[in-house]
Amino acid sequence: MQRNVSLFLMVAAQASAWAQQTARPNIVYIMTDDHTAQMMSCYDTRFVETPNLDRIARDGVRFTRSYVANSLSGPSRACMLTGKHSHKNGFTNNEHGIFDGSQQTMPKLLQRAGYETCIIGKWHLVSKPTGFDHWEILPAQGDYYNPAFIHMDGTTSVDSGYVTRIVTDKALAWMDQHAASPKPFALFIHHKACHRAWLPALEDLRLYEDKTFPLPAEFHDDYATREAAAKTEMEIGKDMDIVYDTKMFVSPEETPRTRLSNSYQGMIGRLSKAERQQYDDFYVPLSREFYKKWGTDYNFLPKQASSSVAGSKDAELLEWKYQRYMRDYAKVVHELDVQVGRVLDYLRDRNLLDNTLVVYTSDQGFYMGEHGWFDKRFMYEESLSTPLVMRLPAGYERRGDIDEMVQNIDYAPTFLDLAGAPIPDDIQGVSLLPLLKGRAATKQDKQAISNWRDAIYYHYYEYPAEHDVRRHYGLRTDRYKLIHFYGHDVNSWELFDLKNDPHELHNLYGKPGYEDLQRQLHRRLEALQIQYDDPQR
Ligand code: SGN
Ligand code: CA
Repeated sequence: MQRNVSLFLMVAAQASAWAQQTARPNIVYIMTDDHTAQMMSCYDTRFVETPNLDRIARDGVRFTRSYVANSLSGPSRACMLTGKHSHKNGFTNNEHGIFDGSQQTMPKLLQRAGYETCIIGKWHLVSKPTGFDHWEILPAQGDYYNPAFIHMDGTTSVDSGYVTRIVTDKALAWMDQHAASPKPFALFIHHKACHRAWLPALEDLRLYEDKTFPLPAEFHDDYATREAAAKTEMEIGKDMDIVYDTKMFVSPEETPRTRLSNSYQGMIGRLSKAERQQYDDFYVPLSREFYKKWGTDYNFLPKQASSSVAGSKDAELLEWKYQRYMRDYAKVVHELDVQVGRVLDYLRDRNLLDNTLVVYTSDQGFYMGEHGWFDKRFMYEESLSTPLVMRLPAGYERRGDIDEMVQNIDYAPTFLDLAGAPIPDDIQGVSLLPLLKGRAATKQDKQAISNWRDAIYYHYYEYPAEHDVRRHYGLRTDRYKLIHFYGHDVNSWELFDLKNDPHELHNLYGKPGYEDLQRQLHRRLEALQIQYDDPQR
């Protein structure tokens, strides 16, 4: 008995020492726009090198099954801020949403727990940010070159330079100002990069130009058995704009007008004369060469799926577009990597790393030619997934890969848990801290890990809209995925076995031999919809 008591006291003392040591770390949350795991070398070595992002994973943890709840900017941000699925936080789509900033959010709860909070960069929720002691946001999608920022007093100003660097400068400046405060801080660095139209920093224009990117395995997908996939408008071949997306532009007079050339001119129209010269020095020769080869009245590939052009002249053009897309995107990622490196160095040089949780993630994944696509929205793997790496504060000893399924609704409860703040019952995500503690994991943490969720729930709403992705909801388990596309002109189910069909090309729904599995997945999906209280069933 005596021995049990002293053992108990010893364990309790250790636990409280741990609690003190790990009390209220800072949070630096870096979220990019549309940065997909394929384009991060700690996830995928085929395409680019991202040494600074890899540093976070190498020194900390890498989540291998990290997903969003709704693969679109505003909705994803709202899920992150509230810890709730879209139907609960009310921001279901970019087109008609205005985020209700009066609702409970994680930054507000962090403030209440004694944190100072700040957000810099893309916001995209239409209403003004609430729950932040300081904010400077980009209007709507923001601009890459010489971007405007909206300030807390409602004024707007324009900063000179490239957006990824400026957002970082502002974030570092805020940390400098905060240094005098005794409070812990939560800093949200929300990059515009690497959103369409993937405009590189001028000094990065010539990077990756000698690289030929390998085509992804299912580049020439014919969308057989997947009705909604066949109906979308996000193919590199037929939907990627020659002027706007691949930047084949000489001058307004010399370049054929396309659907999006006006927006493109608006973007590069922000460059100063000298900057524009630098930009044109790179793109104009490429554009002239392009139009010489393909003709000046050529705007788009014919309206046909990329699978049907294999071996033809159209296939050559399709692959050329893919290379341009990959190169520009890779350049934009390069600058992100450099700027994240600056944040890490800043924290290291001020001895803040040990007392800070650094998170790097994106608002969703993206297609880099998989299924012949760019963009996101679908519940298929590339855009359902989002990169997630973390550098952990002292006391959190977990390292390497974490394979449990996590979702962006988990960030809010994780940060609250880290801050020692209570997690309100209506938050739908779960704290990831049990996964991060390593040796310090308690019995309760171990129990949480062994009872970890066996499925995640997803719901996408933005249709009719750009890219024509139909509304859908579904679940993903460790091995299977069940999706229901609904409304307007579709009502179709898809079932994939991710183990045997990782590229999701073979819809097994309704196929003989899968009846039991289908029934089970339907039951599980319905249970999730009840658990999360989604009225759309
Ligand atoms: C813009 C883009 C789309 C993109 C959406 C949503 N078109 O509308 O390609 O899907 O943003 O992206 S563009 O012509 O304006 O570039 S999100 O990440 O903000 O949700
Ligand atoms: Ca996005």
